[in-house]
Amino acid sequence: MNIGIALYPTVGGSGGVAAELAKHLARRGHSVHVVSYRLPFRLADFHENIRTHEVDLAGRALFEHPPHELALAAKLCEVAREASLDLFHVHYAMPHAIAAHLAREMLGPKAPRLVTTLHGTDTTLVGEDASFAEITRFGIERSDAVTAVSEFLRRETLEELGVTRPIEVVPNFVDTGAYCPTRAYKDETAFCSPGDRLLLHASNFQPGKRVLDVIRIFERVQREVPSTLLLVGEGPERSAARALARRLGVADRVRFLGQQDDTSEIAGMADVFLIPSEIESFGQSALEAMACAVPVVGTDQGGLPELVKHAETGYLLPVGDVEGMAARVAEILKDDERRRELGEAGRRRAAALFGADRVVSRYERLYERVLSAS
Ligand code: GMT
Repeated sequence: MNIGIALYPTVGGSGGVAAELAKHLARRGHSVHVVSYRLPFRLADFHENIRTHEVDLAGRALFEHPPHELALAAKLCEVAREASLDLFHVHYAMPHAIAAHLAREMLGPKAPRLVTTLHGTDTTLVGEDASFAEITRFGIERSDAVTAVSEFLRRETLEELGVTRPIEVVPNFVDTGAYCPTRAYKDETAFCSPGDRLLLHASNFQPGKRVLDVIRIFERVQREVPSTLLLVGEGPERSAARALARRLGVADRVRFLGQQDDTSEIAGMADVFLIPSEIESFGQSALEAMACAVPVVGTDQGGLPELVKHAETGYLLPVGDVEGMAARVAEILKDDERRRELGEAGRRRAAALFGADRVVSRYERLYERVLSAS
């Protein structure tokens, strides 16, 4: 098939998932064209069967705000014609589904079919703003097929946005060959004193990720178990997290590793992964930790309970329950056997339900269905 994928190039869940999907589809022999306003992370190297196309943000001299969505629609249109695309698979309803819809109108009857995948921030956050809700709903309704990365997000989209068309749940996936315990970075002493336990958090440091809770949890844990906290990512709460670590006297045990494209080696080293988010429609970083046999401690909100099984692959507690999460982390770190048990159960679950082969095949079948319905 000739598939056009539109994604957000920034480091983060949906961009990473869409880039990995592009690679897996290309390995299966599909011709994949990735359209984005910048070369996406995780696609910087050469990949056979993948071509990247940058949206031309022309008109800078003319407009105060160059119209990205129109430029995206124009690029999708151009790529669809040149590459004879069979379908667009866009990640995010806003603005990708709307731009793809416009491109299809421009292309006429031979236009590619449209599959839209919802990742969460597009409907849960964007949809909260009433002025965006209608146009988001429009993008969803005009797609030939719509998927959501969790049952939580599917329900939320139907209820909050008043969408009436069916939405299929296709969860995110992980490459369990790349994310696996044996690929862990070998020299832990590069990060911590010998014998320390390693706690890991990776996110975009948006307020909803509650990075300050991560610091507070760690401060309590390290009183009981010698440990180091690794923080991967960049974002608005980074300085506040640094300041809090200093105030709580744990700054020398907190390592800010900055943005990392590939977290597989770091995830493999961790003893516990922390995800105390307000809400996650899925929680891709938790899945990657599970694939590395790392127990996850997080919140019982959004899509996380569909991923992390409480008391089987980690622990889920109410948002803001710093004491509770710290107690669970300390418990795991003090009991090697329990830590291994939770970690191995997590890896088994990741491989059984969220393995790349299984999920990519589901997308392929969905594409075939959509194309055969034309
Ligand atoms: O919140 C983030 O980490 C970024 C955001 C995005 O738009 O990329 O992530 C969303 O999509 C990811 C991939 O499907 C999910 O794993 C995240 O849970 C989701 N974020 C939220 O729902 C807040």
